[in-house]
Amino acid sequence: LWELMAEYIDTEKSTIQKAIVAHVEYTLARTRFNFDKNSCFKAAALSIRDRLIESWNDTQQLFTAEDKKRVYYMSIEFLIGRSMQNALINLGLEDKYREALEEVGYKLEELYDEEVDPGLGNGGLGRLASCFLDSLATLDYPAWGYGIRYDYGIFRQMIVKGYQVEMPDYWLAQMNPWEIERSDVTYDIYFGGRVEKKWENGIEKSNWIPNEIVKAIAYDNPIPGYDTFNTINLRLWKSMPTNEFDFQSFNQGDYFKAIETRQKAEYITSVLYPNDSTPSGKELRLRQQYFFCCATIQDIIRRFLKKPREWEELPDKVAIQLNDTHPAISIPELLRVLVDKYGLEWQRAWNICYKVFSYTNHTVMPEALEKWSVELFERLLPRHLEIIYLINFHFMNQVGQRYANDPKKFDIMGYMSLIEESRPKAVRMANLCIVSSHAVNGVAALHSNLLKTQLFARFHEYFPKKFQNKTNGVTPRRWIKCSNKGLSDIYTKYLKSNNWLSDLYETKNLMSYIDNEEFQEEFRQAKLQNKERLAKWVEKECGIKIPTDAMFDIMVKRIHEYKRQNLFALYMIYRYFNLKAMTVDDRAKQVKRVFMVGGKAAPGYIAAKKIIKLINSIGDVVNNDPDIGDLMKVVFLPNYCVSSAQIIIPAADLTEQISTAGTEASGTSNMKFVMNGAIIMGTMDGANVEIVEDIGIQNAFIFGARVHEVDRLRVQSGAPAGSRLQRIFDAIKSGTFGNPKELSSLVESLEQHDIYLVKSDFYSYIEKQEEADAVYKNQDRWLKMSITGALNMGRFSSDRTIHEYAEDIWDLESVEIPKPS
Ligand code: DL6
Repeated sequence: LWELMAEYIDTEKSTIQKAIVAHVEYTLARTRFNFDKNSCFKAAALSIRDRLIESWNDTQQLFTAEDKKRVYYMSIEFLIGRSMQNALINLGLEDKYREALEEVGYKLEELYDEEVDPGLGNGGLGRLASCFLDSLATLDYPAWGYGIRYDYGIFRQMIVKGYQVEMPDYWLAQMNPWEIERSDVTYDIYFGGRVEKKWENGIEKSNWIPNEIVKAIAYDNPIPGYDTFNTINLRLWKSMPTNEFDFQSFNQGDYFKAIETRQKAEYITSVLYPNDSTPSGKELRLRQQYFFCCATIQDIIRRFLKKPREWEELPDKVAIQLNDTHPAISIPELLRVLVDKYGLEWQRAWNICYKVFSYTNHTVMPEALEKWSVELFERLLPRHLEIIYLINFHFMNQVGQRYANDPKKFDIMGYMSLIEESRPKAVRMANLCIVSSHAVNGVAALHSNLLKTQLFARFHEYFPKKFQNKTNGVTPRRWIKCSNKGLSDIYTKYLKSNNWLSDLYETKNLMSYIDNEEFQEEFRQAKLQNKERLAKWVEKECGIKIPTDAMFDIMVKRIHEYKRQNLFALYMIYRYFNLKAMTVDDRAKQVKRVFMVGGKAAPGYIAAKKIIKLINSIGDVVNNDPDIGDLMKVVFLPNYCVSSAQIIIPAADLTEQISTAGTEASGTSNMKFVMNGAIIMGTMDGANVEIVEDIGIQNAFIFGARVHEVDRLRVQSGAPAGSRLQRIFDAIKSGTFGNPKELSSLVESLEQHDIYLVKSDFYSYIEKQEEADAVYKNQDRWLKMSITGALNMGRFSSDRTIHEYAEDIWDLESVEIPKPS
């Protein structure tokens, strides 16, 4: 059989062509004499998927045969991005497919653009999960990802008259050629009802009698590693109705009610909540969380029980990483399964569970921590609430004993309790995760320290060994190789191999070329080409022509007050006023700049939406001012997403990473930008701190309050703005940039509270911006800063991050998948 199939997946050009044409004819039912670009994309994608299935099957079989420990990465978001180019690069087949397709009449690069970009995440957290899967596969770790197959991903952002308008993203309108529906892998998921108690042999037993059942069906997405046959699985769950509870309604003749109940089941996975950083608190969201946790735990247990074993072996075979608290209900769910279904005694179940779970926190802000009202929990998941109470009962006893003689004992217990005694009472999901996991980590050194000293200080005092740091990273396969051909070619040429793609530290060896003129010129040309590509994109998407000899100064990320796009906007106005005040001769001496901002605002986040409007209004004024011309342009890049990021990031000269110190947990766009040769204009926040440690602080523009100064400065946040900033405030309030009725509140909040220290950081910010101009005038120096940054980013590959998780948290060994013979 192997020989029979080997012919189907060899890498001959004609084999590739045959597979594509076969899919055109037999899967898509088009004729080989007439198929369009989109059919060609789908057929090519399906032919690539065939290859992935081949290695996916081998991988899964080997994982089962070797019976090694596996890690399950649970995340409510996976911001996958497009898959075709990534798959071809990881399989080492990009050139072969390009050649094969050319003869069939299509350009590979054009097919890439046919693919929809699945937006199954909001931003950093979801994209991190996808980078991690790429690294897990590349490093040959036995791993699976688990998440939700939303019908609607993050909304599509349109900018209409300067305002954000949200459009639904039904990304499945076209077939998704990558996934495999597993109609044989389904689980029942219960909701609601009550818990019955009975006594058996002197032990109280609980039996959950639900009043709602839905079905979870698995969709598998093969994730290939780079330069390996390891192909891991991302299993996403979709909700479906079951017939269980319908009979009654049908029997009573209420056909429509029965259909309605069925539709309610389908709603569960219909839409991704578009909130970043603040929990939504909605019932449907809790249903989503439990739905995906329950299906995942059943799936993991089924796999574990394929062999007869003791339950104590579970932590030797299974590690579950909780990507933030969204999958936290897996903890009481696993305990429920062990205790209620398999009859384990509580302490035994708890010991097992504790060793299985670990938790990553992604936020510094207390208001971003998830809480669920006890009333809602009780209505939807009555048995889980009991279990949470039981965990809390044991934990509070221990805390009570530990602080028995402390006069603040009850305050401490109140702070550490899993239950917040507020109105309404609430379950604190982070506390649940901390208490029940054997490891808790932050995502950058500064963030992890803040967790220990501020957000979770009491927990750190109580469990000092539990807290760790795992600085984030991003995959160089997508963020350099797929996005920046010029730079990739330079690395491969000068390093004489592609090894840098699996060991990014290698690029550091090219520092010996820093003064080599040929190397410098190639680097410069690569950046220029990326800028030209972005300029074309901007003209097409926004109708604005931007000069490629200008400095491209870019900020792309979710719009949020703590990230301070408003500070960037204030600087744009400052610069515009300065240019206006200059003589024509002086203007001619200035550095040209194109300011670009992209990012989505949560639909209900009014202040963030106003910031988008302000930036667009600044663009309207500046871009149409004949005095200014090409000296300055302001562009809002609509619908920022993974595929546009791949065009935007490699084109940046300067990247704005300007959150208030102590607010951005890590940031990952900072890493992507520097890897692609942009220089950071930033604060000492998140992973910026470690980036400048590695690249040298002299190779970035660092300004603003340091984290230890922030509290003191906040006390003075009502202070006056200073004359230069006040002039900008007054201009916004008087309508120079858009309707003052709409936008004045942005200024007023800075004048009055300014919790993110825009005013106090403004002057050191403009100083650094001036320094950036001065350096940019010295192109030689700028280029060296840019090259030095790019070459010293080895630490920020997600491969390094995943190695650390595997060693320090999961205790995971890699399994090499042999090459098919
Ligand atoms: O860790 C990934 C990413 C960080 O880089 C960002 O700094 C952080 O803001 C983001 N956090 C979230 C918060 N979501 N929740 N909860 O997206 O995580």
